[in-house]
Parts: sequence; structure tokens; C-alpha cells
Amino acid sequence: MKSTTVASTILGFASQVLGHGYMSIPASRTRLGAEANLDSCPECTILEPVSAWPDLDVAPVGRSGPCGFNARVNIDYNKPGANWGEAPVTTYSPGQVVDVEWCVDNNGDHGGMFSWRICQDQDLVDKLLDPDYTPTQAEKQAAEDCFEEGLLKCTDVDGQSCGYNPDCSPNEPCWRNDWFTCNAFQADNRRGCQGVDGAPLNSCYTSIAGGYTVTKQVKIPEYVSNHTLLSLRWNSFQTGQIYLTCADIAIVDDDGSTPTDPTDPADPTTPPESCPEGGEVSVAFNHEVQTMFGETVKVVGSDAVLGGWDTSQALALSASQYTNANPLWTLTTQFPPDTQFAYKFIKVSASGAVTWESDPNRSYTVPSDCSKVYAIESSWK
Ligand SMILES: [Cu+2]
Repeated sequence: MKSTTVASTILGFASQVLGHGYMSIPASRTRLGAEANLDSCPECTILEPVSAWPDLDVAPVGRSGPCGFNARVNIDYNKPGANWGEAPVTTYSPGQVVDVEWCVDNNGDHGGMFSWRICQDQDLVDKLLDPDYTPTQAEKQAAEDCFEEGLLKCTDVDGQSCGYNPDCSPNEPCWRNDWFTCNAFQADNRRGCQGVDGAPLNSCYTSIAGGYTVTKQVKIPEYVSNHTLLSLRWNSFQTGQIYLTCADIAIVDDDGSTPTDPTDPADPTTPPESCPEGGEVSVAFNHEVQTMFGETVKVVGSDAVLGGWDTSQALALSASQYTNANPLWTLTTQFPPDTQFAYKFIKVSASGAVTWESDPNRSYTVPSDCSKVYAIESSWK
């Protein structure tokens, strides 16, 4: 069902209810828990009370681990469940620069700093990938330490502005621009983490007071894994709280190769098949955008498949998965391997009026492996 963008959601329970934040793109375990109606407050996965500021690294993660523990609903996201964790939700390639997003609640924007991380020790991550095993606190901490070493630095993305947090002073340990920073907590406008995007209320789902997207780009490391985790850590400035969430991802070389361990007989030893002559690669566009009734979302771009920038030839996405909580438009289409193209999403109203996304254009290089579907997660900008 399509929704309007009207801010018709819950007014919040009371001022002391501080809803907070969670990873939304790629789809975190927490988001999947909310979409499965198992987690009534995805923004409430909190590590507290802890020292979150100004030393960002000092607090042990305890039972929260790198993926979070939601005490409200008693869900440990460090363990796969029926609705999350058993398979990657998206596939990246080594060195790829990708859009990632989390969602901060209007009633609990505590400011501060956040980091995106990948742990490159598969043995440590594997403890968080087994549906039949609950990791110990020591294992969660070991994994967390590894995630801290695997910081996806703001400064690794060319052209991305990486400032210092206005609530931190040069002599404090939070004075670093490799983490991402929210705006000043008490700023007159574009305050706190909401100020990162300046996005409208309900641009992402939270259960308490409506959410604002917090979008950044990170560079995937030169590392491959059929199944690993991307973790988001948000250290609050206002409160003694840290928020941890993670998403299941794969990192696969553009040529389709996946890691092989010659000592593991279960691993394939033959090189991966790329693409037979004339084969095509499936690419799934998973685009989050709030639309009004009668609006359609399309993708248009430089490649002939995408209409060669002619909006009348743009490909329409489907709203079949669209919900208020998850305004997802989807399309899977095929491209010749290794195609490079630029593109944008457009909204087309019932009368045919076209609204373009803001600049710059998005870009994508189609991988070479015809045997998989590659998903591109994005949200309207
Ligand atoms: Cu809070």
C-alpha cells in the first residue's frame, strides 16, 4: 500500500521516551526484526548506561555486541533469527564506494558521532552468523574489537567532507574526523544527527516520533567474504548511550570470485564461472522513497537499458513491497556484464510531471558474473 508523506504517525508517548537510531540501509537485522513485527521499537537497541563521550572507544559492548541487544523486546541481534541473519541482504565489491544510511528518531536525536565498520576476521564474525549458537560476551567483545579495527573511515571516500564534531574540543579523544560527525547538539537548525541530511520527518521509519535519514558513503575494504557483517556504531553526545546495529552482507570481487580456503574441502576449488557469451547480469534496484498516491518511481540513466536519459523511456519500479514502515520500490533488470552507467531515480505524478533526484548522478558498474543478482540499495536524495 502506498502512503502519503503526511506526518500522520505517532506523536510519541512522553518526553522521557527517547527513541534513538538504527541502521536502515543496508537492511540491518534490526530493521528486518521490525519489518517482521518482532521488534516494536527498532530504534531502541541501546547499550546503556555507558561512557559514550568524549572517549568513543572506552565502553565495553557487553551483551550488545556489534549487532545490538534490544532489551525492550529481548532480542539479541548478534544471533541470526528466522527473519534475519541467515543470508546477505546485499552484495558489495572490494573497494566499492556505497551509500549507507541510518535512521534517527525525532524524539531522541542525541547528537554525537558514528562509525561504520567491517571486521576482517571471519572466525570472529562466524560466531555471529550461526543460528544455533548464542555468542558469549567475550566473543561479542572480541568481534567488537575487530570491528573497531575495521573502521570504514569517512576520509577514505574521495570528496566526502569529514569535519570535527562541534561538541568536541581539540584536546578530547573525540576530536577525530575518521568517524562521521553529527552537527552541534544545540544547533539552531540542522541540529544533531538530523542535521547530517536535513531530511524531512518520516524519511525513514522509527516507532516513536518519526525518523530522519542519516546518509553517508563508505568505502568497502579490499576484502572478500560470502557472508560477513557491516556494523554501525553511534556514540551519543547527550546521553550515556551507544547504539549498535549490523547488516548481513557479502563482498565479492567484480569477477564473481568468492573466497576459497584450500584447506576447507567444502569450498569450491574450481574458478567461478563468469558469464557465457551473450549472457546478462541481473541487477536489483531497491529504492526507498516516500510517494503519494498516484505517483510512480522510475529509474533513468545513460545506458540504453535505462532509456538513455529519456524519461519517457525510463523503467518503472514496482511498489509491491511498499509499506508505511518501509517505502520500498523495486526493479530487477538485466545488463550486459561490465556495463558502466550513470542514473537517477525520478518520481512521475499521475499527470506525468517528473521530479528528479538531486545531483550528482548515481553511477554503477555491472559485475561480470551472470549467475547472481546484484542489489543496489538506495534512498531518494
Ligand atoms: Cu536515547
